[in-house]
Amino acid sequence: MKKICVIGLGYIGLPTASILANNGYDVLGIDINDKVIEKLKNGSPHIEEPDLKGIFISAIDSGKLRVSKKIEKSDVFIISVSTPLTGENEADLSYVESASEEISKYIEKSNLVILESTSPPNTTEELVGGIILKNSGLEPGIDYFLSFCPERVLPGKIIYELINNSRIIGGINEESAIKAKEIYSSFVKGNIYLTDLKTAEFVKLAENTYRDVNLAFSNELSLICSDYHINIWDVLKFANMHPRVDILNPGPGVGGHCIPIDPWFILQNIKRRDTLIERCRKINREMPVIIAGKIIELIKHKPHPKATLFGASYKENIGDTRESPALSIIEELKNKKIKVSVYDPLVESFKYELSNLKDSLKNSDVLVLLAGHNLYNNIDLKYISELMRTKNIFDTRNFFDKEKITGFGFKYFSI
Ligand code: SAJ
Repeated sequence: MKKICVIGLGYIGLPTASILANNGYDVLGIDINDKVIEKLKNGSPHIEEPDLKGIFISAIDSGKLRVSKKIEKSDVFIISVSTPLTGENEADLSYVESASEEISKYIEKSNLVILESTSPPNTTEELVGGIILKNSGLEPGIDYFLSFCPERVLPGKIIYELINNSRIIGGINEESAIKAKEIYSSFVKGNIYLTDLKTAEFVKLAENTYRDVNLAFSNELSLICSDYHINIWDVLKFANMHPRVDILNPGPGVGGHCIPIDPWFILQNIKRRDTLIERCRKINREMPVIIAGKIIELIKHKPHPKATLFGASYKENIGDTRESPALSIIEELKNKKIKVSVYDPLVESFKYELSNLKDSLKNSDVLVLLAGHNLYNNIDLKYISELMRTKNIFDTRNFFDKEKITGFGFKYFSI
């Protein structure tokens, strides 16, 4: 197993292809997007992620990594395409489907096919295996090896976690799981656990759903605390001192490409109704609307009210805006005719206009902290206070030091 084709050069595929190439495999990275291929051929990754550029360039320079739009015959095919959500809250598996169609044209006996994309249970066997069987006549587990090996890495720490996290691999049979383990063992320092396909698919979904449920609990607690006029951050500080309590932090909503999506994949093919999972998803989805409502209440009486948002990305210290709570908050504020300025130096492109620090704050009536980027710590609070019309700070992440903030004449509002 010397040659590996990685299909989909996104947040997972590009780092994985680069690491495999740096570990001696001949890797062909495939993407259907012309712009992505062009950028990569010019030597620059289209994704911002610590350490990615270095490992990508060394992979290209070694000649072990090539990028292309077209699949070739390979020993191993890794599918790492995105699996977005449809309007009906179901998995859009069209990219997995088209990758499987393409693989069917090149696959040969004894090859290994690995699905990495997060997918509903049964996708690897029924969809990937089914398409390859229909087109090539090759039976998974008999003529070729078929596995599912989900990524579990945290955006912002992708390279570190790709190497150091443990992994779970599901195989259509034991040999398939063992073959996939051989590939990942070349760079994974954590443990690698083997199981069947469906269990591995479900484990990935269970992990992200666990986090979504914990976040919904925390967000709901924050709303209840607000009714009681209790500080949620004090509650969490003390509750989390208990050795068996680990409540996450509330926030303006749950974003990213994984946690707001994966719980729906769990629910996709089941008859059970009114699930805890679905209720939690709804609580988290409502958070940005609730936060927007609080901003509106705070400044609606001002003539031509203006809000400044710090953080367009879905969480701290990254430039990824997928499913960011900022999106719904901006929409809600604009609907109420509130002028919105967004300042986020980590974000390169965004649905709405981004401003520089000065313009974003000039004549503003509230600074809303949505993503706690470290760089916001370096901003001169005196300078901010001079630019703003009304000195309100609404901190949705417990980011600022309340005493310091109020010392500069700001009114401080917490989630
Ligand atoms: N968030 C909070 N409060 C917290 C923690 C997170 O409001 O205490 C919010 C974040 O601001 C963000 C959202 O939740 O909007 C999700 O952020 P995250 O850091 O919890 O997770 P992701 O989406 O960046 O990455 C998750 C990780 N899954 C788990 O930790 C179980 C990662 O390991 C997965 O690989 C990734 O999803 C994925 O690709 O599935």
